[in-house]
Amino acid sequence: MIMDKEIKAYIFDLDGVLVFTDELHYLAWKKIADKLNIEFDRKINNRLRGVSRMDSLEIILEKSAKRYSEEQKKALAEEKNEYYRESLETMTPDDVVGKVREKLTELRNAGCKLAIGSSSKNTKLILNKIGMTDFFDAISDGTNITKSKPDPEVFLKAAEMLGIDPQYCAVVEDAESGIDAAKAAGMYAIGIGEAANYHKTDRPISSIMEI
Ligand code: B16
Ligand code: MG
Repeated sequence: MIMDKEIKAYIFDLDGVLVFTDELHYLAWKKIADKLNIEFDRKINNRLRGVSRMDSLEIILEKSAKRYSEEQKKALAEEKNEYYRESLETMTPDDVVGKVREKLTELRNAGCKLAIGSSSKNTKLILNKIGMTDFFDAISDGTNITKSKPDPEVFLKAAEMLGIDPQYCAVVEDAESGIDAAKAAGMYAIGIGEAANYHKTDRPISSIMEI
């Protein structure tokens, strides 16, 4: 496995790593679950981290006795996304976790490339809201992948965009599905939050500043 000093690129997950949009995802899904009378709490929500919108809905519907048609599911996912995007409206550069900008600048000054690897189709909107689009050399997100985490596609695409071999890339993730994706891509996996306690994580951290 590579050592920290051999890392040539850092690929950051977005929701739950750079911004606390994971809570906004939860609140938007909670509205849908409450409306459908389906049990849904933060523990179940942890299974949605890094998982695509439609796959997230399937996990929520596991607790429902009722069957939903593909059309109904599409409408529910769209409704959730409307609630979610509404909550993103109030986002500002102040919503970025701690001293993320300083850390990214430090990594860049050390010669590392920086990328985003997120399952979210709202990635560019969020980066725009927090004024961080220009921090990254590549943005791989829900709009350029066919399979979401734990599939490695999103991270392999990021490495390809950067022109860096996957073995020299480190991924920073808050989701178990994201750590699985990083390992499947042959990358070094740094876990924060929920992912810090996951056995497949190469290096657990409690703050981005520890990178
Ligand atoms: P959207 P990440 C993921 O983003 C979220 O963790 C996950 O909860 C969400 O369902 C997924 O994006 C899709 O998001 O509905 O905005 O396309 O953690 O990979 O940055
Ligand atoms: Mg995440």
